[in-house]
Amino acid sequence: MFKRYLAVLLAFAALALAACSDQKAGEPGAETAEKQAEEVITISYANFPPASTFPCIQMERWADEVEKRTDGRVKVETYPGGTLLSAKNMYRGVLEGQADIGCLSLPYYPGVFPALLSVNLPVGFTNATTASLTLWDLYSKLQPDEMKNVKVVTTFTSAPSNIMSKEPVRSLEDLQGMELRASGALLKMLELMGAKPVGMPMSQTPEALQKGVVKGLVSSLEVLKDFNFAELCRYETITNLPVYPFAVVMNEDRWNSLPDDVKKVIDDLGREQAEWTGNYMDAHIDEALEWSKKNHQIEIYTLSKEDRDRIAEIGEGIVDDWKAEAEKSGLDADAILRDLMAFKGKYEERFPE
Ligand code: DTR
Repeated sequence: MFKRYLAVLLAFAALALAACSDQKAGEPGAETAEKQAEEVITISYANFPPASTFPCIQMERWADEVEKRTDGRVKVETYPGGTLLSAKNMYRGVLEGQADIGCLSLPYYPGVFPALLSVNLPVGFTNATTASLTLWDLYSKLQPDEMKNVKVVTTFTSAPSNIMSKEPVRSLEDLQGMELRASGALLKMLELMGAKPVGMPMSQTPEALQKGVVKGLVSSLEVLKDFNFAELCRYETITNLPVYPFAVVMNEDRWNSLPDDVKKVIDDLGREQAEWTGNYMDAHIDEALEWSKKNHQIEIYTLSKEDRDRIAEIGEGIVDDWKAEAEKSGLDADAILRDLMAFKGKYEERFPE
C-alpha cells in the first residue's frame, strides 16, 4: 500500500519537474518573440473620399507596400469613402482609436494644425511632387507640437487649385457673387476675389453641385474625372491657387504597440510615399484633362495679367493673416516660411512643372 502511494507521489513529482524544466528550456522571451513574428497584425486605415480619388489610391499603394515589405505579417484593412470615419471625424476617430490610421486634409481643421497649414498658403507651388516633398521635409524638420499626439505616417498634397464651374469664368468680373465650394485658406482668398465661397469637405461636394447649392468648386483638376465633375462643370479657369496639405496619422498607442521591424518598414516608407503620391497626382491631372476634353468637351480659360496680379496681391494679404495667426499660437512664422520656401526652391529645381 505504502509502496503504491510512494510510486504515485514520485510520478507526480516527476511530472511537476518535467513541467518546470520544460518552461525553462523554452525561454519565455524567445517564445513570445517567435509568436509575435508569426502573428498577423491587422491595421485599419480610414479615408474620407471615394476609392477612385487620389487620397485613396495612395492609401492602397501604401497598404500593398507595407504588406509586401513585412512579408504579409501586417495586413492593412482600408476603408475608403467615409465607411469608417468621415472627413471631419477623422482626427478625433484616430485619437480615440476607432481607426488605427486616418487620412487628414489639414485645411478641414481650421486652427488645429497652424504650422503645417503654411503649405496651404498662396506661395506659388506649381506641382504636387514639389509640394508633397516640401510638406514632408517641413514636418520632419519642425516636428510641430500640433502633431505630438499622433504618429505621422506620411504627408502629401493635391496639385494647385483651379476653378471648375457650371458657367464660364473668363475674368474676375465673371466670378462676382458666384458660389464656389472650397476649404482652408482658399475661402478667404475667393471672398477677396469677389466670389461667394462655401466651405465643405470634398466628399460633400458632388451633392452640393447636384443640388445647385454651389455653382462650381476650387480644387486640383483631377477631380474632373475622378468625381465626373466635368459633366457638370464644363468650364475650367486656371488660377494656380494653393495646394491642400494632407497628413496620414496613426493612433499613438497603436504605433507604440508595433514591433520594431514593422515600425522601421513604416518609417522607411514615409518620404517615399510622399513623392509617389505627388508623382501620381501630377501625371493623373494630365490624364484627367484629356479624358474631360474627350468626354465632356470642357473649355479651359486663363486670366489676364491684370487679374493675375490682383490675385497675387490678395495672396500676399493671406500670407500676412496666417503669420499673425501662427504667431498667436506661439510659432515663429518667419522661420517656418523661410524653411518652406527653401524646401520649395530645392524641389522646384528637381521637378520643374
Ligand atoms: N483640393 C482639395 C484636396 C483634394 C483634391 N482632390 C481631392 C480628391 C478627394 C478629396 C480631396 C481632394 C479639396 O478640395 O479638398
